[in-house]
Amino acid sequence: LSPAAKDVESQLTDAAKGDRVALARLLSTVERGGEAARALAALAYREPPPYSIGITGAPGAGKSTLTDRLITTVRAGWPAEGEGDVEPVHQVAVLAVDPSSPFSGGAILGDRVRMQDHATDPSVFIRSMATRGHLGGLALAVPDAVRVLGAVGVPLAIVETVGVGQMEVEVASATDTTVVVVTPGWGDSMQANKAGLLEVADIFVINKADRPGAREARRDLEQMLDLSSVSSLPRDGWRPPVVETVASDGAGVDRLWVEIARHRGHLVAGGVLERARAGRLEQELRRVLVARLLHRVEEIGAGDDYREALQAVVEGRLDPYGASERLLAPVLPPAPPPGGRAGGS
Ligand SMILES: Nc1nc2c(ncn2[C@@H]2O[C@H](COP(=O)(O)OP(=O)(O)O)[C@@H](O)[C@H]2O)c(=O)[nH]1
Ligand SMILES: [Mg+2]
Repeated sequence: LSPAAKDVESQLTDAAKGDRVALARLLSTVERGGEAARALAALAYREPPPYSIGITGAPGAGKSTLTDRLITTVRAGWPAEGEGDVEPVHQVAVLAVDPSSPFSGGAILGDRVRMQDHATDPSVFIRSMATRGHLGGLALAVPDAVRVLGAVGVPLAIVETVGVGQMEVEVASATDTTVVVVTPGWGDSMQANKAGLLEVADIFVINKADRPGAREARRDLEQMLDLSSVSSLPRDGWRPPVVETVASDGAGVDRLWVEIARHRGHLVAGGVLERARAGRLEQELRRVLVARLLHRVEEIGAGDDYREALQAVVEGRLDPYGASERLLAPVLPPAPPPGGRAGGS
C-alpha cells in the first residue's frame, strides 16, 4: 500500500466511527484529486452508496432554507406511506456544491450560517464543496464524495447546488431523488423547462408559496408535465409530484419528505433504483474516460512535438488529421478514422 492509500484507509476507519475531522479530511482529498483521491475512490466504490437527494433551482429560490428545514424533518425518520412507523435516519450529510469559485462565496457562507442550527447535532454533517481543477471538476468530485459518505456509513446524503447551469443540473440529477425548486412568479417554471429541469425532476417544489402566483406556477408545471408524459421520458411510471412549501416557516416540508419517501419506495419496489444507479455509473465511467483523455490532450498540447506539428499545419506541410495522428501515436494505436472519413463526424 502507498502512504496515500494507508492514510485514506485509516481516515475511513476513523470516519466510520464518527470522527468528523477524518470525514472532512476525506472530502478535502476528494476535492483535491490526485493520487490520494484515486486510492480513496478504490475503497469507497466497494461500499454501497447512501440514499442521495439532489436539490437544485435558481439562486434565491430557497434551497438552503429548505434543506435546513428538511434536516430537522429527516432526523425524525423516513415516513412510511399509510403506516405509522418510521425508519430512523441516524445520520444525514449535506454537500453544498458551488461550481463557481474555489473559495466559498457569499452564497455558501450564507448557507453555513443558516444551517448552523444543526452545527451542534453530531448526526448532521454539513460541508461545502468547490471546484477541483478544471477537467471533470465537480461533476466527478461530487459522486465520489457521495460514495465516501456511503463508505463511512452515512445513510442519507443531500446535495444542494448553487445555481442552474448545466453543471449544477448534472450534479443535482446524479442522485437518487432530484428535487427541483421553483418560486411563484412570471416565467419561472418556463425557465425551469428551458434549463432542462423538467427532464431531471423527480419532485417539484414551489417554494415561497406564501407569495402570489403559487397556483399559476403549479398549473404551468402540471401542464408541462402533461405534455412531457406524452413524449417519451423514461419515467418508469413515475409522475413528478408538485409540492408547495414555505421554507422560511417550514410549511409543506413534511409533505416534501413524504414525497421523497414515496419516490424512494417507487424506485426500490420496481428494481428501478438498481437500474438507475447502474446507468449513472456508466455515465460516470464515461466522464472519467473523457476527463483522462482530455488530460492527456493537455499534456500533449504542452509539448514540443505539439508546437512542431502545429507549425507544420500552419505552413501547409501537414493537415490537422495527419498532425493529430502523429501526436496521438504514443497514446492510441493507429486505427481507421470513424466512418472511413478523415476525422469522422
Ligand atoms: N417569503 C419567503 N421567503 C423565503 C422562503 N424560503 C426562503 N426564503 C428567503 O429567500 C432567500 C433565499 O433563500 P436561500 O435558502 O438562501 O435560497 P437558495 O439560494 O436557493 O439557497 C432568503 O432570504 C430566505 O429567507 C419562503 O418560503 N418564503
Ligand atoms: Mg443556497
